[in-house]
Amino acid sequence: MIQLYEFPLSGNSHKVRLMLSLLGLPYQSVVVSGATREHKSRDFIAMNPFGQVPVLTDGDTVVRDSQAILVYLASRYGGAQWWPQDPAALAAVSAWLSTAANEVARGPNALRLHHKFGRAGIALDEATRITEALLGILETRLTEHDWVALEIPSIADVAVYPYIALAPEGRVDLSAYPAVRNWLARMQALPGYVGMPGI
Ligand SMILES: N[C@@H](CCC(=O)N[C@@H](CS)C(=O)NCC(=O)O)C(=O)O
Repeated sequence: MIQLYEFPLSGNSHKVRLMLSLLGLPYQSVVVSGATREHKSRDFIAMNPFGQVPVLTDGDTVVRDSQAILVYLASRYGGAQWWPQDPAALAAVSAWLSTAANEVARGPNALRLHHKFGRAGIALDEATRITEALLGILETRLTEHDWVALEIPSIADVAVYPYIALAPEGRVDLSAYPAVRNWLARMQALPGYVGMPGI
């Protein structure tokens, strides 16, 4: 059975929970203890040398990193909708996976880490600047299209969704971004959608 090693309040973990649910895949949740730093234990480091959740196991296959896990699940179980084979579509989806790992992580995710969890060392000016630029780009895209990468929902939407939906926990006001808020509602209406605390 698929196992997901996760933190309950992790948006990166939630990308995977959401994808598993959208695909209707049963799985076993393995909650990793942040308090005891279980993610830095020898056993966990053997699965992910970066010592981070999420990690997914599927039989003998071990996949670390939320974007990589989405690619694995979509290509193994999801079919062409979630992970297209057309080169231009694949490139468009991949571009947004990169955005999820870069601007989304350094923008709204960083602001949430600071304001919700008290994480030290976050450069608030930079995280705010990245967040505003990202939301502006998303607002333009979603004014003209229903989904972030393609004309149908894809793993690009799943990768970007959690930290945008959780952005108010980082004191980001989404009221100036109506197209983004409409897209959040479209995501929440997908069959199999699941939320998490804070959304
Ligand atoms: N690029 C990774 C980032 C994963 C990540 O930052 N995970 C956080 C939780 S959301 C974590 O495990 N933090 C603990 C640590 O870095 O020590 C992904 O997308 O999965």
